[in-house]
Amino acid sequence: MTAVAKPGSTKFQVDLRRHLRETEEDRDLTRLICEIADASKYIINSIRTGDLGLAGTSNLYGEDQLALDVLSDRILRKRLIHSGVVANILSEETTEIIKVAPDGKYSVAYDPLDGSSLVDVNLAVGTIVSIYESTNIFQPGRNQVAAMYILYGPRTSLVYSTGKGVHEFSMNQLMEFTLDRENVKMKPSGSIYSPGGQRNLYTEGTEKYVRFLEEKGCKLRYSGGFVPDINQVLLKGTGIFFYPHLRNKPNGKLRLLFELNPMAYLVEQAGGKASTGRQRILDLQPQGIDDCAPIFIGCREDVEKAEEFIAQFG
Ligand code: AFP
Repeated sequence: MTAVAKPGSTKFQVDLRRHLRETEEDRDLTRLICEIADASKYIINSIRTGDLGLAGTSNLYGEDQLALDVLSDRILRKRLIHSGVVANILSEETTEIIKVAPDGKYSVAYDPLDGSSLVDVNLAVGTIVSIYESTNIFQPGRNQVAAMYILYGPRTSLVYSTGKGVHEFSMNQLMEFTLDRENVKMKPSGSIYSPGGQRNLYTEGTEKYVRFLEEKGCKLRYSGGFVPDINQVLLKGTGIFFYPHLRNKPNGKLRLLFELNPMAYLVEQAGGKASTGRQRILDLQPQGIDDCAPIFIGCREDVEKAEEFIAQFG
């Protein structure tokens, strides 16, 4: 059962650093997660006051980079290097692994500002981070030691797990993250669905699955931002997000290392499930930086139903 903050209750005046110390024995991991949390203060400022235009460069996927993408990437990278515990860094905004220190303890893959193209219409965006205790970042997502995201919405919230449950924090007026929800748990089945990609490019299996959800009375909730869309499914504990295999894109659009692995880790920690439609996301062996995969992620029974339709109809 998700424990929710009660206003004024002392238990929930717990800030991120204290929560980590009380639940996470590894001081280096606590330090790394707090550095990432600190970076968000500067990213928030760049979102609110920064240049919304193009940076004049493009990323590994050939997509135009926004000035905000480049600035957020620089902010986060600087804090990771400053943490003193990082070996390698991989950012969705750069084309190769950044080697920080050969004896560094952790390797970090991140999307510094996912959904950045939504900032100019004032929709919520987020930072997504995946952490391995290794110099090798090309491991299946099941080997992550932590994952987290920061959501820049009406509230700035932070969700993390180090393998001992999923916990949500909100940034207060002092820009500290204080505990809101501890041990977030998802229901077995939900009532919302968040369908990515062009519907006319859905395969028969996905199309039939959507019709099944609609007949079940599920409501469509989709913002186009991966972080807020996942956050809604995860924290309401109900429903499914999917960006499926499309007829012209068999591997879908979303990136395995920067988007799918960290979110799959968090959702599984909350009792949910994350699949390509055919296999567990966290079991995928990354082949390259730009790996993409289809994803069905959310309530366990909803994901299993999607897998049934994909198995039967493709
Ligand atoms: P950007 O980071 O380029 O804005 O893309 C956002 C995103 O990768 C992810 O946040 C969304 O879930 C997905 O794209 C939305 O894709 P569609 O616009 O094709 O639905």
